[in-house]
Amino acid sequence: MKTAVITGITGQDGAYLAELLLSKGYKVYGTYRRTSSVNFWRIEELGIEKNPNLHLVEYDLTDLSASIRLLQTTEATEVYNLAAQSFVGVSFEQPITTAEITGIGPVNLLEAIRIVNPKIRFYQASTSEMFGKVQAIPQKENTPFYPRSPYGVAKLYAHWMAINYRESYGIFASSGILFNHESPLRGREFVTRKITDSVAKIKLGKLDVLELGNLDAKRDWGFAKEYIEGMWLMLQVDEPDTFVLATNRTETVRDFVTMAFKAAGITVEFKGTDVNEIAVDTATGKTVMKINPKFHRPAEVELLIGDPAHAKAKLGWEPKTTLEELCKMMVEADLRRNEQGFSF
Ligand code: NDP
Ligand code: GDR
Repeated sequence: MKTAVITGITGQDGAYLAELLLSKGYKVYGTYRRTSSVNFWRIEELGIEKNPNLHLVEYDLTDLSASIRLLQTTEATEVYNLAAQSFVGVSFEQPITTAEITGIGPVNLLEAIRIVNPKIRFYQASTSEMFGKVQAIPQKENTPFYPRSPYGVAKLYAHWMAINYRESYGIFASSGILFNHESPLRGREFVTRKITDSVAKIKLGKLDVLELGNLDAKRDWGFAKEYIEGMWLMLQVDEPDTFVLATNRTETVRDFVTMAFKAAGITVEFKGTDVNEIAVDTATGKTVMKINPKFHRPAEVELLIGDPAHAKAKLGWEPKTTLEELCKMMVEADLRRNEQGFSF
């Protein structure tokens, strides 16, 4: 039986990855942080919280001794590091916490691997945010980086440290440069889920207006469940490497707003410009979206579109779900939850 550690099992990707590894017969140690209120809604929604092969371990990525003990006690052969302060917006307000968790945190695990068992295979959750102010279109593994947020800078440090441990110590450390991936399990602070949850509330008469920041930002959005499969594949091949996972399609936040309202049976029309831009329900004439400048970021990543050709060639990985299908899946899940009074 293979044994894996997943850091960040309470997050979107951690929950899906746990589900995948359990289905493949792994023993899974999923780490969570001590918090004053328990936060297992995702693994509960997937119905895996009582699986006998799933073990929940209290752990904080910023603690080296805890990282060493985690690898000693679990005897894992694969470690998927998904834990991070992952919200770009917050990283501008908490740059040092973000550096400590998202930047230095992974080095605690890499050091623990060196100390406990250098044969452990390690996955680092790198990100398209490292491309930032993009230097080429589409972005691929060899596109130069230019991060535009404390989060992006911290992730870039961790990315290079994974490569450095690969080259210096022969550790099997692979990095997935994953573009935005979404699902019904996405946190509500991220723009897609914020939109689908608000659209559901507007449809059900529980909210009047959705407030957003920059509608012009373009993102390459894929379905999280498919990206998790790519993470696993990266640790099954012969050599550690860096892989872009993306759909090679980009749309604006405004496009996603239109798509989400459409999935709920509402047609919207945009009016005005800049901070005065609004979206109006064409059937009722009501304003259903407006701009709130507090959601603008000090520096923005304007355009992301990734080329997953390397992952296709080496891993046989490719995305399948279209953005329309993904958006509809998220709106339907949020309609169902809001009807049932679900609050996450
Ligand atoms: P989430 O924000 O949903 O989950 C992050 C996880 O990290 C949570 O379980 C969180 O725990 C945990 N965590 C935060 N701080 C610590 C800490 N100090 N010690 C231990 N655990 C901690 O992120 P996603 O699931 O969306 O993303 C997974 C990873 O992939 C992240 O590293 C993210 O930066 C990266 N990534 C994500 C992309 C995406 O589009 N989703 C794209 C590219 C990269 P808690 O619940 O307690 O907060
Ligand atoms: P991102 O995702 O920053 O790309 O990071 P997010 O969904 O937060 O933002 C996407 C784009 O939407 C714009 N935007 C808003 N964003 C939020 N959150 N809330 C708003 O109201 C809003 N209005 C407009 C943003 O400015 C941005 O341009 C995600 C995270 O999962 C990272 O951890 C991951 O590394 C990257 O994706 C790839």
